[in-house]
Amino acid sequence: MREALLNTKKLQNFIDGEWLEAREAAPVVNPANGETIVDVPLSKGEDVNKAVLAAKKAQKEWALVPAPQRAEVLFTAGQMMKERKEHLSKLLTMENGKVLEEARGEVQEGIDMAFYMAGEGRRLFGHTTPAELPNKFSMSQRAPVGVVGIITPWNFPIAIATWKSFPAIVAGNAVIWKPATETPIMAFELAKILEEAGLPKGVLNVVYGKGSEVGDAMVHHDDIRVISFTGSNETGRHIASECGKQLKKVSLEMGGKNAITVMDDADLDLAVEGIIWSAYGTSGQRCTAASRVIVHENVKEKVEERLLAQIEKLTIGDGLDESNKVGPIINKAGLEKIEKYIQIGKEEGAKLMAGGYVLDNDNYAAGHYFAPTLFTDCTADMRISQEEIFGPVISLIPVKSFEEAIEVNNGVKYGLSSSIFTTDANRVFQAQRDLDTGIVYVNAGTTGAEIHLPFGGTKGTGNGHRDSGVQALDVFTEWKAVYIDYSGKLQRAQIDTE
Ligand code: UN1
Repeated sequence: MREALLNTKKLQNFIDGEWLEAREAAPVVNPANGETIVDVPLSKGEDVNKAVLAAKKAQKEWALVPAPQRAEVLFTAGQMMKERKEHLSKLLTMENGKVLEEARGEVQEGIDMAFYMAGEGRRLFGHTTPAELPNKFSMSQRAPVGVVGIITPWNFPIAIATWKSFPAIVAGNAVIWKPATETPIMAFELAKILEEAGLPKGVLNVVYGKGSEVGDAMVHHDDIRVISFTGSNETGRHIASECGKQLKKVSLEMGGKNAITVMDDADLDLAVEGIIWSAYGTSGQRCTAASRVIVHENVKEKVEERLLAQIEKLTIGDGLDESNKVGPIINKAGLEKIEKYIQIGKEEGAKLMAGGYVLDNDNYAAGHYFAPTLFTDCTADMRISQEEIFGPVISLIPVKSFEEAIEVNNGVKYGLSSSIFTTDANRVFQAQRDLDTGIVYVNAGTTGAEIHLPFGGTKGTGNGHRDSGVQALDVFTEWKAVYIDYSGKLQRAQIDTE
């Protein structure tokens, strides 16, 4: 299988249009079965320097290519991704573990982003504005920033990369990309596609390696003008403070503690379906995953019963086997973190109704699998209701009213996604106004953001910027105000010349 999908045993950096080996490498392990798929380069700061040098040169020319032509490269890349969708999806399942159905969904997000940003190449709108003085023309326009750095996570190795790199490329920037070392294959495949689609050398550079080496070198490089990061809170805060010291623009997306609220007037079967999908899909390893269920006490028992019945039916295993609905956890460290929170939940007095253990019998021994877990009778202030676990674990919190539900939803340090199931139209409008998250769903789970809408959150989720959507262009462009005076005399704004 591996050989049929990937005809190399060693990935290479992609710098200035060349495929280059680094001195050190590490194995990339399939989380479903522990097998080594390929080796990933562990680069050094000097590799970053080399990439930046190439990017700087390439960017100057790329910025002069008319935006609709830049867009055409993305359009071609989108077509190629579409042709290779099945191939990419299988490789994605192998490196990340998510079940094939979800891998296809993720690759589709990348394809959609290619076509969407290809369209934006003809819509990099600014404004023309009236001037204060006669015979003077003024406008605002987007200008590329220059060389930009993107640092992407293992949980959505292709989708998130396209949310960041495609807007950057169409806007006329050159990109230095550090993909997660756990999931480097999507970066390798995407770089190949962009190369074949005609992207000039040096416009996209992939440098694999550790955050402490490659990431830090990127953050500290004077010629990298923007860092766009998705990943852990700890790393994000480190990047933010380092960028802050240098006044470097930084865009951060650092997770969530997303809740689904189920009101007593909700369609309960629909709500339970939404909870199962958003909490256990991708084994809970999404920033948008639902890890809290806030349920009105009148329907608490019914919701619990129905959840338990659905959890029973979940099939767990290697995502390449399409009968499985829940795949593995990315690695041992991920598994241990989940186990630690199970212990915390028990000590805090939450009631463990389902799961709570590592699956380690013969069927699972070589991979990292965790049983879908349901804690009930949780309170809003428990650590399992407050901290991001990044696994298939639900904390169910009963509430007495709509107002209390909103308060509990908002009572965490994150603000990425939230959802409410209700049939009351007034509550729908009130909830979309009052839920303090960047993404709000009504009568749907917390996952499934579409690429043409802004992706990001409030509070500890980030720093106010957004991935994807037209808003992503704000991260990778500077606004330039342009004044053209055609009066033939020196007109001085704000000064009375009479
Ligand atoms: C993430 O987990 O960081 O909305 C991305 C969703 C997906 C993307 C998740 N479209 O669940």
